[in-house]
Amino acid sequence: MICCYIGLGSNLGDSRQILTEAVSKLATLGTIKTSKLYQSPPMGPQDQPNYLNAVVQLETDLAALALLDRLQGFEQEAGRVRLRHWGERTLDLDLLLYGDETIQNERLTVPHVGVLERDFVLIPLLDIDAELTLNGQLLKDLDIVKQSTLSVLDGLDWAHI
Ligand code: A4P
Ligand code: MG
Repeated sequence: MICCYIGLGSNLGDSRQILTEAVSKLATLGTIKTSKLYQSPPMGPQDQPNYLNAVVQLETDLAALALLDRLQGFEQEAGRVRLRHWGERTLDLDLLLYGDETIQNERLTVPHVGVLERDFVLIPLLDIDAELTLNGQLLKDLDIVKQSTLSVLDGLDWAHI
């Protein structure tokens, strides 16, 4: 079993419902734990709605690329269309961490490039494991975590899993 973390984001459609369904689908791939549910201002183009964000921890036997295939399938099922880079989307599923592996190929970069710079990723990761480290760095000690103003929308059981 590998312990992975998946970032969930949505800012189009009924985002709360879309993320709840995504959590149910992720639960078919292994054992999961969910973070709290957050609202965050858009990173990137500012003329788009706020995002709902969360993180799911998944313990799975799937290989990394097989997992990416499943995540992209779930994005498609949520009606994902590619509009613009960092633009609005019904569902974005990013593979943030895959155990402690480093993966670099044409389809997959793990750890995900944005992990250390995004409070809407770091804060929910820490909900699930407050002692999580990346490259030897305790995430809870990062300045961006200490200074975050991310708004909590709902507690750990928002997806009712
Ligand atoms: N890819 C490579 N590595 C990974 C990985 N670790 N996980 C490739 C998932 N995919 C990975 O992704 C483009 C390609 O990245 C995929 O085909 C896959 O093979 P995409 O999701 O289609 O493109 P994108 O999302 O437009 O680009 P990118 O760079 O993935 O954007 P991000 O980083 O996902 O950011 N603001 C707030 N507040 N909250 C958000 O969640 N999200 C974004 C998107 C922008 N602003 C946001 C948020
Ligand atoms: Mg993405």
